[in-house]
Amino acid sequence: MGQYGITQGAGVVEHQARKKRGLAAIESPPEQHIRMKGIHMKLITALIGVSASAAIALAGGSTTVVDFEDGLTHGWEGPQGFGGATMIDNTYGVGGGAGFRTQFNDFGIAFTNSTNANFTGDYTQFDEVTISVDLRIDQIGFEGLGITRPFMLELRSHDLGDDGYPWASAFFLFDWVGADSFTGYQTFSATIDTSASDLPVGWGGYGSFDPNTFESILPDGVNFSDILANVDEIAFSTLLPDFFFTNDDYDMTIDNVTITTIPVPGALAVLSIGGLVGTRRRR
Ligand SMILES: [Ca+2]
Repeated sequence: MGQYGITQGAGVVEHQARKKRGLAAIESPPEQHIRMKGIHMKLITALIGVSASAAIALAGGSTTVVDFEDGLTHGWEGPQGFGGATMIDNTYGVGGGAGFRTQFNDFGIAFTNSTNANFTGDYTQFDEVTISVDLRIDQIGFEGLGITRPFMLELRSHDLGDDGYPWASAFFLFDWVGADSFTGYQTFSATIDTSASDLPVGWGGYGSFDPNTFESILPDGVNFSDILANVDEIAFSTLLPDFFFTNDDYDMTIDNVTITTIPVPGALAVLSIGGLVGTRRRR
């Protein structure tokens, strides 16, 4: 129940989302990214005690943060066109810094990234992947009317969807946001155990439909692991599959988009040996 008495999900009709989402089809070739060398270097750096980053040293992993303070989007895109625009706002980010802000009228909005290899590629090369984002909402719906919309993380693979689908994806609903979110930034985070072959609790699949219930599901023969191995686009989106939303004004800003990857245990062990050798050589 929102502060204006609007119930969660007002204006929502099921099973029409695919039509809308179909319009948003973006052709983008999948890319495989080999990042082990970079991780190797960072890990060894951490093990020999040179690293200044506590996060890297503790986790043995790699962290990428896009905070927009350099005026660059680092591959992040938002809605552009007739309904409005998305741009870096130099004072709307966390702490009055820069943030990536969209002001747009549509059935929903999505921030996407298909070109930054730190966010896309083969997630299964890691043991664990954590993705987080700070979100500020200034408006959803008419001014002053606090309606809620879903805010989800979506991992897309454009080659794996059935015919008629722009992509196959695994999506995680962070929360329904909007009704009482006008007080500043909230942080949303999801940690992915990349050893899971089936969709974990809290995750949904998209790219085909159940012939009985017509609900979105992963395509036949595609499991969670297949999506993780072929992430060619990552999105933070309000367009939750199987829901239809009214056309509304959105004013949303994201900041501190972060991905942390933890190497698989085997790789960690091997790299640890490398790190120890490196330590001896330094003495
Ligand atoms: Ca920032």
